[in-house]
Amino acid sequence: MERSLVLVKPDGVQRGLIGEVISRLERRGLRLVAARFVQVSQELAETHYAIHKGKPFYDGLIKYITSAPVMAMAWEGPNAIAAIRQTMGATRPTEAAPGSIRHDYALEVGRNLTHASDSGENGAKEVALWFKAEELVNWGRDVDRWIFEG
Ligand code: D4T
Repeated sequence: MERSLVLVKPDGVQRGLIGEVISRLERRGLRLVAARFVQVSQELAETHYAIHKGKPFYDGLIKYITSAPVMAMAWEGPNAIAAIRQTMGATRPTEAAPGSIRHDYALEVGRNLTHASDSGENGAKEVALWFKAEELVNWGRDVDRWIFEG
């Protein structure tokens, strides 16, 4: 079972796409673990995007993610990382597969609507950065056995 942080970034929130993102992840069969609507602080933004510090797009990225509230969530499931990244589509919306969120709703990399963790290890780290342990809900759905093989 893998976990991923999912953010509906400020543009997604402003454009009324929180429900669309949640709906697509639910439809895929993924299980929600935690959710928090939050105005991102400068400090959290800098920690989350530390890997991009020094890159030409870094300042714009920090400004973008702190510009308005985001919907932060943790989702889990078998192959959750690959499944969620596929549902989001490639980072650059013009390279995102048809039918993915970024393909269907976005045009520019700096307004690409969502964030998803890129590995199981980073998923665990990012979920721990954005949520306290007590905010993560361990639960099961009756339908899980029809979606999860194991
Ligand atoms: P996030 O982290 O937002 O889910 O994006 P990805 O995981 O798909 O892509 P990333 O880490 O390579 O980029 C993080 C973030 O930076 C923005 N960005 C990226 C940008 O504005 N210009 C660029 O050239 C790149 C590569 C978009 C996503």
